[in-house]
Amino acid sequence: MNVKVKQNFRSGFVGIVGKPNVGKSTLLNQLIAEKVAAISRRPQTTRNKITGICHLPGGQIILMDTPGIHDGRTKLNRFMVETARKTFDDADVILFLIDAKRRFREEDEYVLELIKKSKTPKILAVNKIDLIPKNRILGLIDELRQRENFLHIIPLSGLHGDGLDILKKVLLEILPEGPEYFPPGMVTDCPEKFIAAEMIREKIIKLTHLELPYAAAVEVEKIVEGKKGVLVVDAAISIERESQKKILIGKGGERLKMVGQYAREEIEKLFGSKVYLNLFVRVKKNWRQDDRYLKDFGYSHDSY
Ligand SMILES: Nc1nc2c(ncn2[C@@H]2O[C@H](COP(=O)(O)OP(=O)(O)OP(=O)(O)O)[C@@H](O)[C@H]2O)c(=O)[nH]1
Ligand SMILES: [Mg+2]
Repeated sequence: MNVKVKQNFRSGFVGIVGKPNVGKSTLLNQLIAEKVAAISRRPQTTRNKITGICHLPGGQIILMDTPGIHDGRTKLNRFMVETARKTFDDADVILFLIDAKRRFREEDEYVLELIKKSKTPKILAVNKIDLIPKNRILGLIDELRQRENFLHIIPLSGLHGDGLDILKKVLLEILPEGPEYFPPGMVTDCPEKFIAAEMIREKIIKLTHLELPYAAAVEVEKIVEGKKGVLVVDAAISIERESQKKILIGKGGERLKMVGQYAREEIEKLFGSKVYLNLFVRVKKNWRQDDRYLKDFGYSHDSY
């Protein structure tokens, strides 16, 4: 990597980890003021490591959003948890997120036991404080302080932005002096095709989760410039069974049309230009248990 060294500039990598649904991806997007990570109210939304770059006057915080750590059984689940675990030692700081409303649960304890094995410094962020009364926050922090010796405990709301300035300040103080890894204005090093695919997957989760939980994978196959600067995006959605195809497409194609419309709006924001989105649906039998498909979809550590 070609890096620039500036005086008094701090930089480094922060792994955002926690159980599913605590708000890791929401926090990443807020910190970089751009939407690169898919968000949903369902657990297990994020499947890969997603990088976001937060540019500050005194430095650069490179955030790594990770899949929620959980006890899932499919090969896909195992890939997700392994992806999160791999960041523990790659990071300069581990940012462990919990949900204030749910307090500290068994699933959080499980994550804590895992991160304790890493020597990387750890910060606890108590997210979603907008959901609890203000006068309960201090009590909760005291309780958490007794549980483990964290470097800092920071209450915040990723959704509403409370506490993020303090979080950035604290992270920057911990990070070492270092180079400007990425040029100003660059918010992620994830490929555009990957982020566009995540936006499509997010809409599929929103519109079909109850009937098709976790069944879809999305690959953006092509992005080409068409007439009048319109970007033509071709994406394939893979599902596990023929019967799921009907559910995804919906009566008269209505549901797939909605997925396409919502995803297109999101991708237009991302690229800052008009987009024409073509969606294809394919059946890849039991792909979540098939090494070959998992690799094709980028859910394999060999594919890096
Ligand atoms: N009220 C409130 N809701 C939040 C906050 N942060 C995130 N959420 C909501 O929590 C849900 C989960 O958010 P995500 O960012 O997808 O959570 P995640 O930790 O990335 O989840 P996985 O990728 O499944 O591990 C969404 O409905 C968010 O809108 C917050 O600060 N306050
Ligand atoms: Mg996520």
